[in-house]
Amino acid sequence: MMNRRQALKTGAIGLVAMAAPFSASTLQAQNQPPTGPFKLAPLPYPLDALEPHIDAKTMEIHHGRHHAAYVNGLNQAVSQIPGLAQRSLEQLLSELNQVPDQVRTAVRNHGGGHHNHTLFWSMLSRNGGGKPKGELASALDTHFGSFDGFQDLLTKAALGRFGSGWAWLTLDRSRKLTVESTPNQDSPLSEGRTPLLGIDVWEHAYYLKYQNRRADYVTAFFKIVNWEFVQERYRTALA
Ligand code: MN3
Repeated sequence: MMNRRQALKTGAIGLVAMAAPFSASTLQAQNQPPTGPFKLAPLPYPLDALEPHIDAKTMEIHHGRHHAAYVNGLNQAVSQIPGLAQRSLEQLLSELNQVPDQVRTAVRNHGGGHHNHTLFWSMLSRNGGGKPKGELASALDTHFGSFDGFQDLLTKAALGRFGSGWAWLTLDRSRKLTVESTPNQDSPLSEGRTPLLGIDVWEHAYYLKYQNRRADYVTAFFKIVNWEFVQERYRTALA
């Protein structure tokens, strides 16, 4: 069982399932707003806030349909097992082997999708870009030689992920930073690592504006990274 302290360390931004009763047993249409227990939070900025790097139409579809569908899928999965909805999302993903077989894949895919996307929106900002400061900047230098060395590794991970998935900066339990990628919606939490920064390289994240030019999207991503949020996640994960 994950205790509260661990939950806080790995927790993103209050992604805790509420214990409220629910009756939804059928998967809602993908464009219906999720009804719970897991909820789709509004974007933390207007749809066009990340223009020109990520266009408003992509944000609208990505958040309002793709992310919403993951929340609906997760709610549908947890509704099948008594007690599951009372676990936090971080606990579900960190202890996938504690999730019953019949819904484990759905929790991995839809729960991962919900967690990854909730982080992703906060990892971006119209005032983002540049380089991190403070402890995180020092740690990136220590682990990767320089910020440019880190950026190069994350770019390679993003471009090297065949098909759909994510590239990440993660922190492991020994406080080591790693650049890695995961397939599909797999969360680094399921491997015991805390995601600090992630880039969604599913085509739905960039295809409208960039078509097959994933490299251009990755270049644009670095211009809108919300380093203050990433620095705060790093501080919290170390604490
Ligand atoms: Mn996505």
